[in-house]
Amino acid sequence: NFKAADEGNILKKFSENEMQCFEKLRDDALLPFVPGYHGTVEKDGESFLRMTDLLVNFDLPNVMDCKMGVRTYLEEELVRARERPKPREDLYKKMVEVDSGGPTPQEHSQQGVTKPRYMQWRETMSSTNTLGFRIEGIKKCDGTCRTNFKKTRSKQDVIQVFKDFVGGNVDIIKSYLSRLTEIQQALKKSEFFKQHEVIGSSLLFIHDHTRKAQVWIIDFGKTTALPEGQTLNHDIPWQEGNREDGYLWGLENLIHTLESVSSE
Ligand code: 4IP
Ligand code: ADP
Ligand code: MN
Repeated sequence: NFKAADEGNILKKFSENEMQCFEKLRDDALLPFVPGYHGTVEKDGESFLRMTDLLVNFDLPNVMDCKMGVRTYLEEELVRARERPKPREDLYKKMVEVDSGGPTPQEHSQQGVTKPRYMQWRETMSSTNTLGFRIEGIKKCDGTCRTNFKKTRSKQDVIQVFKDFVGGNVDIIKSYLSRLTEIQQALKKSEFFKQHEVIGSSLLFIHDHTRKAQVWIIDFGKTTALPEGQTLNHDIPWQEGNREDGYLWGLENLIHTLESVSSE
């Protein structure tokens, strides 16, 4: 999905939707917290979005991707699956790998699950539904990579993962917390945020041994504009049709979780 670009930039596979988000973010309160966007690029017959590589100013960075919100799929995917269910074998296999008792008897016999069914299952196995965010993956400075967080659900589990991630360094947690508070303030001011359903977006945590620590808002691939005049709260429960994403509720829980790490 990504390609190296010129010095300090990376290329992400083009999506019309994500491009539109970056263009609307140009004059928004969230601009200081999203990667710099530098237009589109053609390479080997493919289109890409060119953006600032957030890792460039770090020395051997540690990186964590936290997916925000109580819902990770679009309402339209739910409607489509209801009208024309398309069981997928790849998603069935991913489900069985984590929990062989996950699929229903019918899903077992058809060796397939629909996309929203898979996504909802992922949400209940992880902390998405209960905390409004989940840990997706961690890359450590030694090159190791972990993505086996599908069953990391309780607040205690999440606390433990963060502790390992920062190597017990509470100063880094404190830097992360102050950045998260800035992001929370910016979100509350942002016109873009009011007018968009933010699905599948992540907060990217980055720190290194110099104790430099930053958090960035990334991935607008499934962030969708609401009809003109409509806005979201981002902190009330989702019910089909209200398009709420639980982003602010999740951020609040994430902040409280990190506060527990720093006080333990
Ligand atoms: C993946 O599940 C992620 O949810 C992807 O989201 C999603 O892509 C995939 O859907 C789904 O299979 P796992 O993380 O459990 O592997 P993201 O890209 O944000 O990580 P979408 O297209 O929904 O963003 P499919 O349909 O690509 O398989
Ligand atoms: P996808 O749509 O494939 O989920 P993301 O935008 O979420 O793509 O990016 C996937 C991963 O790539 C992130 O978890 C992060 O590690 C890395 N990444 C994304 N954007 C940047 C960036 N601007 N600079 C550095 N790394 C990035
Ligand atoms: Mn992503």
